[in-house]
Amino acid sequence: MNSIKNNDLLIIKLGGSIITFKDKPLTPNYQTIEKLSGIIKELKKHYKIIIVHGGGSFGHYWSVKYDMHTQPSKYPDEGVSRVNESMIKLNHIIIEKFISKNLKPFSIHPSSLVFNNLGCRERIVDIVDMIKDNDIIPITYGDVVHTTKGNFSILSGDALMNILSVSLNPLFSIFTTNVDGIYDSLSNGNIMSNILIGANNELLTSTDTDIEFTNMSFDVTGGMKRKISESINIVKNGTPVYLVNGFYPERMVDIVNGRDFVGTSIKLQQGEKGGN
Ligand code: IP8
Repeated sequence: MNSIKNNDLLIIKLGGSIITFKDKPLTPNYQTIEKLSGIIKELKKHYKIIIVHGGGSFGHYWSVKYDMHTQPSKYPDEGVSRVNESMIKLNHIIIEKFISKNLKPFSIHPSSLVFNNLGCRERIVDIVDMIKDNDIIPITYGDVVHTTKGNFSILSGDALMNILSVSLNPLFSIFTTNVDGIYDSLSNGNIMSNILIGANNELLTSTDTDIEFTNMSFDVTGGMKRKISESINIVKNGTPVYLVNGFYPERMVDIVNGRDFVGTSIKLQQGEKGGN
């Protein structure tokens, strides 16, 4: 959609597992939100920033209760309202914190950016116009969205990361989660610091071990597995992806400064489109 690299743009996902306590329904993690906003203020001195946040123990709590998924379907009206209201509440908490830090947030509901899992071109490109000459930080989030004919689905913040990153070509897309990165195996637990993607979407990793996925039952949108598949598509379209522990958001500063960092980078093998 947009082949120009936006070298001064970062798209950052605030994972639901760090901005809320995932095992405590409807409970925000104010301490982490505070810490994250401090680091985002640092990054904002040098970059334009777009934020996407997840649902954590807000949206996922109600989605599980009403058995709602990413598959479009007729879900209970009450479930649609509950998920929607809880995400507005969580978004409001983030917006308030950002305002208190003078980060000038601007909340964008995901259904104005995505329809039927496809990005709305004009609305997405408009974000660039919105931030070009001012200081605003657009913030969107995973939510329940209407698809067609009375059907709704849960739209993951990870899918939004993919749609926005492919369209807007930021310098980096960064996913913050509650773990240090992608582990090569659950048993010995080594972080894979660099994952390379080959021409045929194959993972050319630095170890022989298969990547193991953790699937949390609380996560209706697919947990780490989904993050990796959305990341691979972002990387194939030219944007390097980083996965870092959001409880240590200063690691994002290491990344943009090209320093050694704790986390996982996913990049194209040199020579492929968008390799970096
Ligand atoms: O936490 C899903 O967003 P995610 C949000 O990014 C809801 O997967 C409403 C469950």
